[in-house]
Amino acid sequence: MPRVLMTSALPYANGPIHIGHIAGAYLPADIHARWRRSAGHDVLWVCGSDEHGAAITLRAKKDGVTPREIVDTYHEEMQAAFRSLDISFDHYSRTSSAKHHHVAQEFFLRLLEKGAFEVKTEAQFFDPEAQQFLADRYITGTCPKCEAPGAYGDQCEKCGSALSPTDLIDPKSTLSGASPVLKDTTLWYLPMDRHEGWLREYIEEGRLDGAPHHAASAWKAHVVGQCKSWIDGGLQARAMTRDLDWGVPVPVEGADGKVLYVWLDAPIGYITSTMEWCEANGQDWRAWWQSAEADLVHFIGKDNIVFHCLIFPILLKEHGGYNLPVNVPANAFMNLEGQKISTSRNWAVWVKDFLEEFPDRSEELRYVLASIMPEQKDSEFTWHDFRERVNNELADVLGNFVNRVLVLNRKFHESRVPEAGAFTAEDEAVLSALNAAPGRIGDFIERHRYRDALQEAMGVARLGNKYMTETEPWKVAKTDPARAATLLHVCTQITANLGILLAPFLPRTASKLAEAFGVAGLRWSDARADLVSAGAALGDLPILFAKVDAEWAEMMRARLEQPVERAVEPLKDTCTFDDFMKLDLRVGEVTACVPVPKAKKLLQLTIQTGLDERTVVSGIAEHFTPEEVVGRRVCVLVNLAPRKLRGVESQGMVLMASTADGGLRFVTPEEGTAAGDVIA
Ligand code: B3M
Ligand code: ZN
Repeated sequence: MPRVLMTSALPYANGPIHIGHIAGAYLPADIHARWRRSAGHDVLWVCGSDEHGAAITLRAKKDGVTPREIVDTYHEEMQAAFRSLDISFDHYSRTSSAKHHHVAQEFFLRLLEKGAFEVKTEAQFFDPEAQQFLADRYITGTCPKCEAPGAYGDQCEKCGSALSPTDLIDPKSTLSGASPVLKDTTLWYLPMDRHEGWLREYIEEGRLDGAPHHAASAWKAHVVGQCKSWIDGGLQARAMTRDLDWGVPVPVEGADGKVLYVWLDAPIGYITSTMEWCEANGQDWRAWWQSAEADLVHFIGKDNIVFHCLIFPILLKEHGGYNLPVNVPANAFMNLEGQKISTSRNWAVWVKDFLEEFPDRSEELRYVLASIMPEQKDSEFTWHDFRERVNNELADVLGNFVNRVLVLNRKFHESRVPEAGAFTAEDEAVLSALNAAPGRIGDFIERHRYRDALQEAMGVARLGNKYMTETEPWKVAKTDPARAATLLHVCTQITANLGILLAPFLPRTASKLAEAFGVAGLRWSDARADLVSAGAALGDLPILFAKVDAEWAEMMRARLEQPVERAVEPLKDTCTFDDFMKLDLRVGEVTACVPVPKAKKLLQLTIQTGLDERTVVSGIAEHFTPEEVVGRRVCVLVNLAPRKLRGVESQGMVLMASTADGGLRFVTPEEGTAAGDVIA
């Protein structure tokens, strides 16, 4: 019997769960786990909160609370979100527990013993005001590649380039705003280049050293592609420790103030979570992690591929004794109404909030997210599409069919499964499709093709609905009651099977069906065309899915546009009256505007200031086209010391307002002002 250990990415306990998280790493795994449980496979699905790393400490700083308060809050909140959507982990753990610290430290020590690390002392950025070393995410500056401000020490989110803190132009500490200085520190590095050879084989083959091949488990092309391009780009040593006071302490003498890199400790969290479940259930955790019988599968989003496909396998192999993942079916991203989901801009559908407000919509949400799951590439959630799928598929096909079956059985057969006579070729075709369905759905699920699996399962309802519409048993009943009974018998078999076949996707709906059709507690292998017997009593069900109206969908969409409550920028140091009077601000008029060659962000403006016509270079090219700028009246600082930007001398600065949505707007002088007017 297959034995499968499933993991879903441990979400950072620094914010609530949104639909993008669900579609990425949790709903596919939930469908997978529910199907395997129903099929009687030996499956264990673990997860937990990722409570370390700069994601947590930065959030704590921002909110003015301790990291402990942040993780305690979101550890609870995230679990509530998962519960509300019936995400059925076998165990949900957390990485700040004493147990996990111990497990991670033991793992680290074993790696140390095996010589997996290189210890290096080198210069790292240090914040002289906060008196601490700065992890990558604590340093921001201008991106050397695209010139965007606010790039992080490890990555520019604007252009996606991977960076080192020392690459940043004008780096600043996010803790204090101070310019960091370089200072020596000792770090434990994982020399990934040592592992290139076997990693390449592992990624290309999806297995290592001729391990048994899982034909059902081919790796997704985009996952293999991303891994190969990392390997082809040359693997580099990565620091596995950080100078921070929040995390798993490095268990080595003299390593005070150092913790394990969050991407070292977090995947070990999968092991801790398994251990906890096994302790509570009288099992040996090794049977899941170290037995050749068990398959390890990681469910993640595409931004976590390198950690699960390269780094964690290196750690597991260096440690020795552990299985490597047999598949990492990473999903791409889900966008929302044409934009990337963004926590900071509040451009998201928060699962817990949504289901608190609309507790009856969990099945609809699961259904839509599974229908548009970003399995191979990014996909798009819109409320208009949500409405269409609920109305046209859940209500009109599934709900309508089930309802008609129950109503007709009540009317003609006192709510009992009708007796079947001889089947026609048409009936046989439907019944044989029904017999084939469990295998086909399960096969898609096993191959991580959840959209196809759902289509196949809904196809059963669609088939039933069509069969009933075409054969019209309510009409046939008037002339040939025996034939009508046969038709209804076939329809009843279909609905009863849906009580099993929809369970991985729509657990609440399926269990209502299973109750009403007397198939509760049955398994995947029980599903077949003669599932229920003639004469068996049928229950009653309310309408399964109410239609969504257009106003509701529009309201949900419009809500996204509502302004975000944002953190107020901290007040700058006091400036004296004399300081302020030094600024020479004037109304100007833009007479010409052109892009600056090879500078994505810059526009070159010609401005009539009343004094002269001068050139000002402004970083607004991503927000305005030159045509939108020409002819505007603007506020200009005219006595700013000139400086060269991309070879063009800029003689002043145009005042702009930064808006909550991350945009820029001109500060425009009122009607009636003219170029040359002094501003003070
Ligand atoms: N917490 C990153 C994320 O939520 C990280 C996953 C850890 S999985 C071991 O994207
Ligand atoms: Zn950049």
